[in-house]
Amino acid sequence: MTELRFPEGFVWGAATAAYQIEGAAREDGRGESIWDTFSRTPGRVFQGHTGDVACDHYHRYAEDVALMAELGLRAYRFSVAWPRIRPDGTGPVDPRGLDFYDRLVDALLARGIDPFVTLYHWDLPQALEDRGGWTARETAEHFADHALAVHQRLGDRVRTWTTLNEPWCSAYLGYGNGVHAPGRRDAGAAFRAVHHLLLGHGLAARALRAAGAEAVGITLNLADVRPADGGSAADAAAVRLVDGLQNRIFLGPLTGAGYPDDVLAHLSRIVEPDFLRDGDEKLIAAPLDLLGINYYSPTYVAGRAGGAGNSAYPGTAGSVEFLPPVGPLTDTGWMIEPAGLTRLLERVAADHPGLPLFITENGGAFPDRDIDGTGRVTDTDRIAYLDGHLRAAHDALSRGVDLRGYLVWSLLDNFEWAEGYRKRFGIVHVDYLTQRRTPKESARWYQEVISRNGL
Ligand code: IFM
Repeated sequence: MTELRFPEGFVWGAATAAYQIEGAAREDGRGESIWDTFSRTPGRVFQGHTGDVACDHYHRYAEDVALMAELGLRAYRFSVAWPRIRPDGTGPVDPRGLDFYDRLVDALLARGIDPFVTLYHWDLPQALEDRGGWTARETAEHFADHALAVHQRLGDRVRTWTTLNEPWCSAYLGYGNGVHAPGRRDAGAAFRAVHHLLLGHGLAARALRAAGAEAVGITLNLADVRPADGGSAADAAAVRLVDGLQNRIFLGPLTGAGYPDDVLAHLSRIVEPDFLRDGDEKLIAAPLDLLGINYYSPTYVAGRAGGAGNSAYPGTAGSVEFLPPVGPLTDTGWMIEPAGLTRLLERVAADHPGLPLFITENGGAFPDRDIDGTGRVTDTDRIAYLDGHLRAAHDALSRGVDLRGYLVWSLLDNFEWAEGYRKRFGIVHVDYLTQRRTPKESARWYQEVISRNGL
C-alpha cells in the first residue's frame, strides 16, 4: 500500500471520559451522577457493572499520562465530571474536584500533551435530574456555570474546549428509549432534552469565549445515513428523516441556520415545541472554532410502510426500516465501513465551509487475543479498523477537508455504558482485577503512525 503522510501539525491523540475511567466515585466530595443511579439500578447495565472503580484513573492518572507520553500522543481528550465540581449541580464549587483536573492538566503539559477538555460527557448530577434533568431549561443555565467554574481554574493552561459530547446520545438514549441514564422513555422528553442541551452548549460557549477561551467547540456523533438500495423515493425520505434526527437537528442550530423546517414539523407531531423560545436559536449559534466528529459506523435505512423504526429515533416506527448491519462487524455488532467517514467529513465540510474539523472519537470494540502473560495483547482487528479509518480520513484531507486531528477511542479499555466492561475499546488493555495496563499491539502500531505522521 502507498505511504500516506498527514499534514504538518496534525493532532494525534486519544480520548476517554470521566465516568468511564475515573472510578473514585465517592471521593473528595464527588456527588452522585445519573450514571451512578442508573448503573446501580438492577437490569440497566450488563451484570450490574458500575463506574465506582472503573480504571481507577483518578488515582493512576500519572501512570496513564506517562503511558500517553510513551506512545507519543500530542493531545488527550478527557471529560470533567460535573458532580466532582458541583456535587449537586448548582451549589458551591468543591475545590477538591478541580484539584484533580488541575493535577491532570499539569501532568499532561509537563509531557507536551495538549489537553482537550470536554465539559459534559453524560454524567449529569443526579440532583439536577431530580429537577427535570435536560428536559428542564434551568439545566442549560447551570451547565454554563459549570463550564465557567472549570474554565476559571484551567483556562490559563487549556486551549481547546468542547462543551458536550454526543448530545444525540444524551437526549435520545437517555430520555427517548432509556438505554442510557437517566433511563427515561419518552420521545417528547428526548426533543426537549435536545433543545436544552443545545441551549446549554450555546450559553456555555459564549461564557467561555467571554472568559478568554482560545478555541471552543462541540462534539457530535454524526451519521453517514445511506439508503438501502439507493433507488426509491421512500428510501430517500427515510434517509432525510433519519439524517434530520441525527445530524441536521444539531448542525442547523449550531451553525446559525436554525432547526430545519422538516425536522421541526416532525418533532411537532410528537411534542408541543413550547420549550423553543424566541431568541434561543440565536443563543445556540455561538461561534464555533472547531467541530468534533465521532464516527464509528454508517446507518442504512429503507422507507417502508409499517417499518419497525428504531426507538433511538423518535417517530421512525411505521415508515422506516433500519437495515441490519452487514459484516465485517465489531464486537458491538457495528458495521465497519471506513468510506462512511470520508463521505461524512466531505459532507460536513461542504455544508459548513470554514469550520475546522477534528475526529474526536473513532475506534472499535474487539475481543483481545493472546493475553499470555508475556505482555503481548494481539488485536489485529483493531489495527485493521484504525488503519482503514485513517486512510479514509486521509482521503477526505486529500479532497480538501480541513481536518485538524484524530483522537482514537479509546486510550484504555473502560466502562462501556450499558455494556459494562464486557466490550473493550482500548488500545491499552486494562486488567480490572489488578488495574495493570498493557499496551496492545494497536497501541504500538499507533505509536509508529504518530512518529511517522502517517501510514
Ligand atoms: O464509549 C463511547 C463514548 O463514551 C462515546 N462515544 C462512543 C463510545 C463507544 O460506544
